[in-house]
Amino acid sequence: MPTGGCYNLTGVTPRQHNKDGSGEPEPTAVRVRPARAIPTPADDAARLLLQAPRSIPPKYFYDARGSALFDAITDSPEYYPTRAERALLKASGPRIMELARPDHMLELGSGSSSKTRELLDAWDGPGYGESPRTYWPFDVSESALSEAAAALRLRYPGLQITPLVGDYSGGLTNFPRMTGRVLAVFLGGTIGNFTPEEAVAFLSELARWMDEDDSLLIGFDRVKDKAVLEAAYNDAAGLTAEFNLNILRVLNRELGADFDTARFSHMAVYNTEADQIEMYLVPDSDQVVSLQTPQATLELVAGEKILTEISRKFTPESFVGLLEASGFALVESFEPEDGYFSLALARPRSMV
Ligand code: AVJ
Repeated sequence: MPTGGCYNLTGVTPRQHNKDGSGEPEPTAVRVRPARAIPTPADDAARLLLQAPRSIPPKYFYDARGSALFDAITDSPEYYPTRAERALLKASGPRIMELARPDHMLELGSGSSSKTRELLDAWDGPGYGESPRTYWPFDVSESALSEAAAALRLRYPGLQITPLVGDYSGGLTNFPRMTGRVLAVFLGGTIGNFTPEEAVAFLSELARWMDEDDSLLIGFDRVKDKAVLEAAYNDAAGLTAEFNLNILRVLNRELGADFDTARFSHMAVYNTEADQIEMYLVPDSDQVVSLQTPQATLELVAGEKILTEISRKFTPESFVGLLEASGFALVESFEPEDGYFSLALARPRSMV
């Protein structure tokens, strides 16, 4: 266990669990203090929404309703990434654990931690780490964290679980530095939401935080047939459309805005030049939206596209390029026969 002095946290100091069940309370979520200022919704609106080309950062998708809609998307027949990644984690879990031999698992953006169970099952096997194993789920949503932790504690009674609450856009340098080998996990293909520059900045910061014996397990979606990609972001049940429109409800709350979701359409197209899905909200008619913070009026023209998300797709080669540009070396990659999705296990490149 790291000592209290290793933590660079505000909020509750995690207590040591006792594995003998003698009744010491489980640690509650620990808040990770951002290392740099996180733009407020008003900052983001002023910089990205009130000026063309307009966009809304995808992090605003994930309020309680948006997170529930995302979970529903992952069960839709068209949205293959979650099923593909879960199957890969199940099939490759033992090999990943053999290569990484972690004492700690830190999951960035852990959400419901549902796919992670495949890894925790493999970690449960004997012989990997020597010290007590700790799972550190990190997420912006405190409610998602506490629900996930409660369920995992029932299923893995021998595992220490210390939820971390925070926003990774505030940087990774204030994470507690654990004693022992760390497996950092970043699943879902979420790296695809970052622009190339943002992805390199984020992964470089992670590589600098990691020790040379640590590993990174990262999921990425693959370049494939345009029709398959576009169907995954235009499911027939309309869940992705509802998920996209929900971001306007979040803005109504966060900015005191009066977006009428009925006057916007969902659009998701694959850009073959940039190898990315682009998701937009398109106003059906000219309209004026008013915002309270910042106090402003937003004049939208019918058909004007507001970008809400990019979801980049990679080839094995382009992904290795991203890893190497960020200070990582690929150890091994895992993919299904159809090549729809991949997991990469990487190590920080030593700086000698
Ligand atoms: C959670 C970011 C991986 O990009 O595919 C799903 C989000 N957006 N459907 C993705 C999403 C629309 C998803 N990630």
